[in-house]
Amino acid sequence: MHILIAGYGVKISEFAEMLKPSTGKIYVVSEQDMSSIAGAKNITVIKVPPHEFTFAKNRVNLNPSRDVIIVTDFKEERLHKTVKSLSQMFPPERIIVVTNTESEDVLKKFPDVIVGTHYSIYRNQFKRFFKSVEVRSKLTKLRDLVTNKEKVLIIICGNPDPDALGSAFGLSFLIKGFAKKTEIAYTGEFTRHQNLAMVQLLEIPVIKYSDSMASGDTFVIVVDSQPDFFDKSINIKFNACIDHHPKKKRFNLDFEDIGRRYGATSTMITEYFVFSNADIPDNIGGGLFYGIKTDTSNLTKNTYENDIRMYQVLRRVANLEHINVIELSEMPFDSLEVMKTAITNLYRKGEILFSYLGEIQNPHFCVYIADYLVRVADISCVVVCALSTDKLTCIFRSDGMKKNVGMMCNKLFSKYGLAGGHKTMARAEIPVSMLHKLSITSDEISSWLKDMIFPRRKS
Ligand SMILES: [Mn+2]
Repeated sequence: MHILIAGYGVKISEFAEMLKPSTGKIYVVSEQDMSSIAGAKNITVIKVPPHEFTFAKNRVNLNPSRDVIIVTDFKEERLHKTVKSLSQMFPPERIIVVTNTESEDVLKKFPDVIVGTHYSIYRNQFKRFFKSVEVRSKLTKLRDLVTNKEKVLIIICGNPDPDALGSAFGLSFLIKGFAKKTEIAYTGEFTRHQNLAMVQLLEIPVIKYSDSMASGDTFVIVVDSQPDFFDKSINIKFNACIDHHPKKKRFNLDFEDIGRRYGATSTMITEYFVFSNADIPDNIGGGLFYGIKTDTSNLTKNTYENDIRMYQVLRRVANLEHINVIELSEMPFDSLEVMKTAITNLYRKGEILFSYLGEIQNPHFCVYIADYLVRVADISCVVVCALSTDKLTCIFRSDGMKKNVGMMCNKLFSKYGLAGGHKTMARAEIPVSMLHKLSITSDEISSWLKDMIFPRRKS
């Protein structure tokens, strides 16, 4: 691409210098003294008033479908004259005008040219600088705080999800060498099998939380949650919090980074890496990538510019085959046995599918099976139930078109136990003690459920 720069002002030689290495030939059209760039390789200076320039007379050959013209001037009237003359010889959509004032006049007169101001160019650049300064100083502050601490505990509230795991893993790497020891712990349970696969494949050192872990000189950082999200039974003194959820309470912490306009905490941690020029190892990058991917549903929900930018960075870093394996690890192997029962016990009426699995150890298997069955054509609603030691679990799924399963679940089961959810997903948990109270034996559960889910029409 060749570039012709025309006009007046100090910016002309700066533009020529700046664009020189990245492009083809550069023509500079100006009456000014251009001795500072004259003779430079690839730069041709043409000393004429810009509005008098013509391609033929000045023996310049630009390709109207490939090359570009930049016009810059600090005097409005003269600028207009130059743009007018050039846009009669060259496609205006390939002309960039850079002025020193917000010049709406140029745009009004020449709607097809691209107009930028020095101000806006600097502003965008400074925005990036400011962000970089802000993120770097946060990381420095956090590193200072953990320096020489006996232990840093990065804690995940409740059931670990990919964003929490990814950001905890990333953060542990960033403070490595500052704190003497770092641990990552979670207070809930692993429910989704993909999250277990993530931990195994990326080798994330995460352990179940116990009270003794946060004692003494331990510096506690909560990621992807806030101190008030924790169960009252967990009594921890928090020192720091990094999270992307809206902040509802004031905390008195040593360090707080509660970001707005972030779809994932993993995005915030990735920015710590990027703006401090730290290399991202591929397994750390994989964790952060999968964290953003799941929290934003592949950048389709609750997604901001920040997430998209960091996603692009991570896509180049992460091992995408690992991510693929994690995403495919939806069900544990022993769920297949339960699947067999589910298929055998399937009952269909209209667009509703129901299956009772009998007594199983892990009620979460209902979720795998319901998620699978809802993908069957001509089915709009799925209910999968199973009995475990202390409760009867019912999982509802719908395609979101006809049935609101949250309402359905609530209507059917709220009088017996916990029941609720939303349009496409819902869950009920009925304590075994309630079944005793209703005098329902384990043999009768299936027909009791069926009668409720498919009520017979009264004649
Ligand atoms: Mn999150």
